[in-house]
Amino acid sequence: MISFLAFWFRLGLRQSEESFLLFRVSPDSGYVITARELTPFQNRTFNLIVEAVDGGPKPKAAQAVVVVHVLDSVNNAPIIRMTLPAISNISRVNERANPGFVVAHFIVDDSDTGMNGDVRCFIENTDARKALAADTFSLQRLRESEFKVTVYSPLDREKISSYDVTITCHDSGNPPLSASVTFSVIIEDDNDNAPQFSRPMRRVSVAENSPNDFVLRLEATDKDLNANKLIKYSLGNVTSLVSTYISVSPDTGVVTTKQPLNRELFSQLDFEVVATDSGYPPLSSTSRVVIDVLDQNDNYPRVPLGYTLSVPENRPPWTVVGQIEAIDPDLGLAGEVIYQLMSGKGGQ
Ligand SMILES: [Ca+2]
Ligand SMILES: [Ca+2]
Ligand SMILES: [Ca+2]
Ligand SMILES: [Ca+2]
Repeated sequence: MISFLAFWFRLGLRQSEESFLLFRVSPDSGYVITARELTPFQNRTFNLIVEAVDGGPKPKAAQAVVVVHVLDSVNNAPIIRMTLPAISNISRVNERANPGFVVAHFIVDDSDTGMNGDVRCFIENTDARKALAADTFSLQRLRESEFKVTVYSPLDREKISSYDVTITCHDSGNPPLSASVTFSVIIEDDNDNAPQFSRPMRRVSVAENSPNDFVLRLEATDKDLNANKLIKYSLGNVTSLVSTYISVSPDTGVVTTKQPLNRELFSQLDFEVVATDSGYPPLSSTSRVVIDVLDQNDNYPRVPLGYTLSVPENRPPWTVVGQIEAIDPDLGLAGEVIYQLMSGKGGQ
């Protein structure tokens, strides 16, 4: 009598290993069934050898080749893998970087084929800040799945010191699926600004004979950062006269007199104060300073000693006997001399 299960089905022994992993055959029904998720194998074709084996003492088998084609029916979203910046999602670039400098690099994986795997990437510009980034950086495809982001337009840290760049990649499925990643670009400082004085020239008056004292303070500002904005002040265009009388504090820009001025020696000091930043290379600018020395009545009129005048005894009144010349180096009325005859001893 022939039993109901006179034969059963199995995968032939001579199969690829993948076929054994991915497929099963129901012994009773002969249904070919999947043993695993087939998404990673989409668009692959497997030739399965299915056998029907009888139950005799020396089983005999008949074979059929079953061709299984795994369709790409499920669309998967692309996956973005950043390689630069790698961990922190912060890229740093100096503001002097030229267009073309690479600030980011990434790889896009999309396991699909055809339109489902056809990936396009772009820099988002959906709001004002993103648009700023999209105008400043550009995205280029290096290979099928490899992209880089480079500097497109000149950077200026003094105007914009950081950007947030959002990359979006989408496939061409229906509907398309996408992935996004955002990273920051921090703009590092370059010493591209010289210190600036508020005014190119300062003019002040100082009274002569004043003790060593504050004259004025010059202050320059620098738009850069850290050492690039750290200013030291010094004298420029210095004559020996200026260096004898004037000093400037390197840290504060305060100009002081080193000793009292004497208007009778010079009425003006004209020099420059230089502000130099501590960048590499350093940048500097100058401000001209003119000090007018104000006069004080600090000189007595002087009459040369030892005047001896003689006049013959028989001259009438108002005869000119001689001229006395006095000297006073002060200015204005302080230098004008009034002559007065002091009482003396008669007969001498
Ligand atoms: Ca896809
Ligand atoms: Ca700068
Ligand atoms: Ca600077
Ligand atoms: Ca004087």
